[in-house]
Amino acid sequence: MRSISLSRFLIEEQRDKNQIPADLRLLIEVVARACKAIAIAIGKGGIAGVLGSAGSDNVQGEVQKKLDVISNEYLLEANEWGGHLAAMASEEMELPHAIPNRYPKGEYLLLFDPLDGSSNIDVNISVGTIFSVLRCPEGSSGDEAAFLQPGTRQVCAGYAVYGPTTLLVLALGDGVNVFTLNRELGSFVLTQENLRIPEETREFAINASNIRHWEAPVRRYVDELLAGTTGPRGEDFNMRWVASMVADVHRILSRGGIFMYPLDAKTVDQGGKLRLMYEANPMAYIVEQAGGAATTGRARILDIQPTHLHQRVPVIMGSKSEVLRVTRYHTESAA
Ligand code: AHM
Ligand code: MG
Repeated sequence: MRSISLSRFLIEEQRDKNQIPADLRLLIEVVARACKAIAIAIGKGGIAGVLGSAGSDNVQGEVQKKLDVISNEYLLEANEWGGHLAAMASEEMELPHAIPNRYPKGEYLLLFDPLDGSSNIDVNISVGTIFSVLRCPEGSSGDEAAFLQPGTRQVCAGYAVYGPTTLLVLALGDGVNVFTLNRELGSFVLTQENLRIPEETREFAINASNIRHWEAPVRRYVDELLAGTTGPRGEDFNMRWVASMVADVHRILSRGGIFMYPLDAKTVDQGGKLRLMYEANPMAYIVEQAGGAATTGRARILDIQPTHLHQRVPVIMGSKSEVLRVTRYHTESAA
């Protein structure tokens, strides 16, 4: 197979389809570079003293791990000076991060969850970085209001998975492509073109310890899967839960299935568990471009008009027919 680096891929896409302006290419390459630095830090683990708690809480009241803070810093520093951004927002920061005045400003907004699946860091299980790119509205300096755009307006979304290999999965409005980090060369290489989510699936991902908190439609759906060959689905299903959304959704993109962090009695007051702007929206954008679907059970995720930066939403995404089935169960139970 020809070896196509991320840079070459982006340049050739621009040449062929005219959809990746130079500033956006720079942005993606800079994010990819930060992901490489994060991968290296994660790979060193205990040797570099990067495991464990940072001794601080983030805006959501969650204990920050050292690698949450390090990854956030890497992404901020890498993206400040290039002139491609108007502002950045992160799971780890209450307010948007303005580009310092000493640097030129650009037309894009970057949002990220610097280290998704933080609870897995210290136990050597896959974690990731999720990012989303929006255009900064004209005349805006990149304050919180500038970021509050529905997911349909994303110009690009991606995630890195730091697993046995480091992958970068990218959606630019026209399908999904997967790049693998060549550690010797230090560059991402295209390893899967136009990823399509398999429609036939017998796998689901949900944190079953929340079963007593679930709403009726989710309970109905999962009960039917668990009934296996003796139930209405007439076949056995398998369950997996890594507890890193990137790893769970990547598996589902690769071999089909459904990922759910639905609304439940535990999270209803805050609207759900996962964050709309830098978790649900970018992952929904990628899943849809791979031919899947993503809803809250009640509405398409990408259509939600955000009301605040750290807004949480229920998430149901994966193979289209399964997502539509759970969504239908929600409609039927509301009727
Ligand atoms: P994080 O961004 O703070 O790591 O939290 C998000 C993670 C998701 O990656 C994952 O799907 C979910 O939280 C796991 O939650 P739980 O521990 O309740 O199963
Ligand atoms: Mg996260």
